Amino acid sequence: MRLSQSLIPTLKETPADAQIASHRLMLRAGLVRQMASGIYAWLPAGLRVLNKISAIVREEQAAAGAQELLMPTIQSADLWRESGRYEAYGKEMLRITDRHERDLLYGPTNEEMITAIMRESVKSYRELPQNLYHIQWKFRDEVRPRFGVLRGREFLMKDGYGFDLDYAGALLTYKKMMLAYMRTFQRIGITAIPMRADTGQIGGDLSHEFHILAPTGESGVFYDAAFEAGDPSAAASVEAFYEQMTTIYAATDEKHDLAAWEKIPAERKREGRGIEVGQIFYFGKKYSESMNFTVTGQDGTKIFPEMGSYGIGVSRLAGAIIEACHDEAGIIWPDAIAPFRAAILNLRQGDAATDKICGDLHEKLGQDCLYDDREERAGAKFAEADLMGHPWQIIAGPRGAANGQVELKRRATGERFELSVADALAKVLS
Ligand code: 5CA
Repeated sequence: MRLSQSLIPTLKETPADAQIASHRLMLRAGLVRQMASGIYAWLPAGLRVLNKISAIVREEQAAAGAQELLMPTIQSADLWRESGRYEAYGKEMLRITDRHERDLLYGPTNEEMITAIMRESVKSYRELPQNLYHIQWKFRDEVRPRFGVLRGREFLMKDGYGFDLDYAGALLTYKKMMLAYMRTFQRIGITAIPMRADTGQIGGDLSHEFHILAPTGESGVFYDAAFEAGDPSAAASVEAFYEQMTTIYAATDEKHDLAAWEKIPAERKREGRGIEVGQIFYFGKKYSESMNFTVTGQDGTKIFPEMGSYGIGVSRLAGAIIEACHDEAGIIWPDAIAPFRAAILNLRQGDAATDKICGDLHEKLGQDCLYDDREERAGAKFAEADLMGHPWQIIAGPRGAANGQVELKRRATGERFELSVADALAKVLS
């Protein structure tokens, strides 16, 4: 993409109403714009981040055996009356009346809807287990939307729902999802720690939240340093992995267990703040019973399926990653989800050799690079590339171009390399 023809409206000034770094940087780097309190438009570069996060989520969900579908954002209130949550959900639910005076709502989550879909189509034990998810916008009328996309009112969530015949099956699904989540976060390029958590509005008695550590996080977290060495790709089995994840201590302040905490050696105790980027729940028959979803068992008896739900805050993740990965100059995107893998900075627009090198690089790198072809001072181009946080910057000017050389800068470390065009290209693509 050519920057001269892109809607990436960067800001030089720090927006006054943004209290934390990720919110300021998302506005300054031209990723999002607020359209109403807690409601954001995702501009082209921001949408690229959402799409890259979603693509990794999809691959790991598919690898764990989950199927993707797409449910609507608008739901009928009657579904929620069946489960009893229509009244219970309170003011966070955005309630809508259509022209026929029917009660609708903008979905804050989809347990009822997926249970209704399954109830209509799945009749026999032979059709279970199944695990379904979608990536869809949600609305929760938060009392205090804040920190930009971290606590929005409209936000993008991956929400998945598992249906099993018995407790053992549901627990295995829960474990598989925990592993899939840890793999997802690892591929995105961040460390997230699973912590025992309360179940709130969703219900049930087993739940873990996944937290990214950041000083501005909304939850206090306590964990054993053993988590810092975690590598889910090395897990021998789902069971062994779950055992390991749940025996090492980690809890949010709501679930903090002082007696267990005291047993951890002082040098391994870690205390800090976390941003919740995902949460998984096992809640058994709560929705299958209240909504009367049964399947016929092998012996002809009716079975209420055992359920769990599995959420990842896709739009929150974009902000949380920035909160964990930035410096004074701007964002430092992990390679896997950067809006652009590389930026090409043309320091002398109009110089034939420089233009040629930049044009060729742009063509070879394709859609995943941003070509700064504007008539701007070099200093401004450097500052904006650092602000936007591209993992690689390829810097081309007349002096190097005359010898077929460019400078390559790695944003995360500040390292710089003088390279031939071919070598620079190979390094960026490696
Ligand atoms: N149905 C379940 C899981 S499928 C559910 O709704 N879980 S949740 O309430 O924990 O939300 C899942 C994830 O969505 C959270 O972990 C969080 O990362 C994200 N999320 C929740 N509320 C907001 C919000 N107001 N703004 C941005 N992200 C949010």
